[in-house]
Amino acid sequence: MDPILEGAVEVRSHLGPDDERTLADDVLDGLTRPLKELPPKHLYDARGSELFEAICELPEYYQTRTERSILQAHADDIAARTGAVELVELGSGSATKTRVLLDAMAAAGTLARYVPVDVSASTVHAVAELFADEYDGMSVYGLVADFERHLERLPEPIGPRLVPFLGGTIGNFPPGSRRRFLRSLGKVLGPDGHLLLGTDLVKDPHVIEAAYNDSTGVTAQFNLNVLHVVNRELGANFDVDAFEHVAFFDREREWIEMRLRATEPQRVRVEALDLEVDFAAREEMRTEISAKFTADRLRGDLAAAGMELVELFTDPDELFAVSLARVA
Ligand code: AVJ
Repeated sequence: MDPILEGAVEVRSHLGPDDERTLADDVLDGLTRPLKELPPKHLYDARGSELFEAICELPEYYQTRTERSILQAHADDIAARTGAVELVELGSGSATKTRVLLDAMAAAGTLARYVPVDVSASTVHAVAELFADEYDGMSVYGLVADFERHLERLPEPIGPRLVPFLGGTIGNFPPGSRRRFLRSLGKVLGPDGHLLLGTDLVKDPHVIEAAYNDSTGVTAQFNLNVLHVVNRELGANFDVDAFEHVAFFDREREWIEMRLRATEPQRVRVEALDLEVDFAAREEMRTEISAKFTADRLRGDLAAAGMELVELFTDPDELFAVSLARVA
């Protein structure tokens, strides 16, 4: 728990032994429901993160490159309008996107501190070192913590704060907890801080569905990988070959649903939970929702969280949005 001091770099850890229970809890909870479910956060072990990186490069997955181009086009404007002196990064963001924002703040002459937050200590140390070296005079306060639960452990702002939450990850939250999470983000912004929220936009369902059913099957591997995670971490015996990837756009709720479908009846034992679970033939288990947004939905969610939309940046084809918001 001791802070590690390396010049201007300081890293604090807030994770304890209890935090390892989340997978076990989620699996027990999710597999004993009538509609089985595993939360998407467990898709990202080392292999899952690699597969996700590969997804970001897929021709069908327009989100990553579109968001990057929006950020590149508007980063200077964002830095000027927010006057941000510090950047709080929730979850291991991509170094490219972080750099676009840090560069703009450095060019504006305001950049003073970078605050990376991640559950992985090695990730926090790596990005802390990387960016401390690259940006002269910038201090780093790294936090090893789960940003869904430990936001109150962030340091006090040292001035106007910019909090990017990019990639469309907010879409993984079901509507109620999405608004709750946004409200907790509002609390860390402070009176003069800004949230920079990346969201995928509602569009032709075929374009959206193609992004989650790529022709090379990388997304299918990414989805199926969660079964390997549960097998390895909890001593389960999922027959991964007896499940198939399903992803469809729910046109009413306007979200993507990713599921795993059992191709044959199967009984799965989860050793660590002393649990046995039956899957019927063709039974589906939900592994992710990924909500798509309209400007109205964004305004509504932000308002429900006590925030207001300052500016919505989008691309010429209106595929993706990066929104600047502040506490109302
Ligand atoms: C990282 C949550 C934004 O929902 O598009 C990609 C994850 N899932 N392909 C998304 C994902 C399937 C991604 N997010």
